[in-house]
Amino acid sequence: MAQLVERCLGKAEVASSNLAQGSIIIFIKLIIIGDFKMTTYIFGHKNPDTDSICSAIAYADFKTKNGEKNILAARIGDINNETKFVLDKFDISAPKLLTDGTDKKMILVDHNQETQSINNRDKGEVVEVLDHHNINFQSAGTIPFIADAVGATATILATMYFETKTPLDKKIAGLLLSAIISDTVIFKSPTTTDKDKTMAKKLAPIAEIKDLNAFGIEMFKAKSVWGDMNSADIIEMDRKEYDMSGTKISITQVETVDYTDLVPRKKELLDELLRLKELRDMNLSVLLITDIIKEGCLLLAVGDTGKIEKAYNKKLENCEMWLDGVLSRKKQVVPLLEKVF
Ligand SMILES: [Mn+2]
Repeated sequence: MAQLVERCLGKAEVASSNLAQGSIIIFIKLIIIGDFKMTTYIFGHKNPDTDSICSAIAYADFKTKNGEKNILAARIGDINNETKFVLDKFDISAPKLLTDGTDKKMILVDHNQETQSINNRDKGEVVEVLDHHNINFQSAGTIPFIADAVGATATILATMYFETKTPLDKKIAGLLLSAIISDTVIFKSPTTTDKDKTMAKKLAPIAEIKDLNAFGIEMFKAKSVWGDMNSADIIEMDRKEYDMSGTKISITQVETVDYTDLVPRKKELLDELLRLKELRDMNLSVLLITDIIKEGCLLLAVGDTGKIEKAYNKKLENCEMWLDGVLSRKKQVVPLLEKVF
């Protein structure tokens, strides 16, 4: 829409000497309202990660290249440092920020649960879902719901590009590849499938990335810049809320190339988890500091922590425990907690 408005404004400026100012404003308003009604927004989850942002951009590109009109990529939160690095690398601007689903036509990528989606989603219309998470979704009508148990939404999209022979340029290939590397933690996460690896291998030459591991480390280093972030920024970076049999749980995951960088800030991080727990009326508030090199995570938790001890059969010491080999919130944390709640 921004481009359309710019185009209209451009025309309006040229025409302004000939037309009355008021009629130009009405003309622009009509264009904006008309466009607003027709636009279908594609976006990923709250506190978007690289997969959410890149999949939204790529799916808008895919649909547009396949003849669909008025499709616009969007985001429902701030861009994190890793995603910024990726967008800069492939010279693509961040999608438009959307904060309210009221009266909007929406396509969800990389999520389907309401708690992780746009505010007032129920006041708009979800027309399609493309995701790789557990399904917790209801709709009144029949809609296309594309889901696969793969490591990234971008893997599903890459498969669609190749299967339909939709042209894939360096930029979009770069975004899809970055999203796969990010979500699979450079193929180390247990969520990684053969399909993710196959797609990454096919995308790499198009994206002109030779060393996937080196590129991945560069991405995660860009993400692990904590100096300019306060504890609230860190906790909000990749935080998801869950409802487990009526118990409200917040789980943040941050990925680092060295978890000990955050250990000196443990007290302020715990204070923030506690503040958040009270503010959002949670029963449990968790931070997973994932170390992608040591391949494990330091778990910090406040609230109903007995359930965590039960899930991992291990005691928390000073609100923390080290979990060897745990890299995936989706596969190694959420299902274990769901069992004990
Ligand atoms: Mn994802």
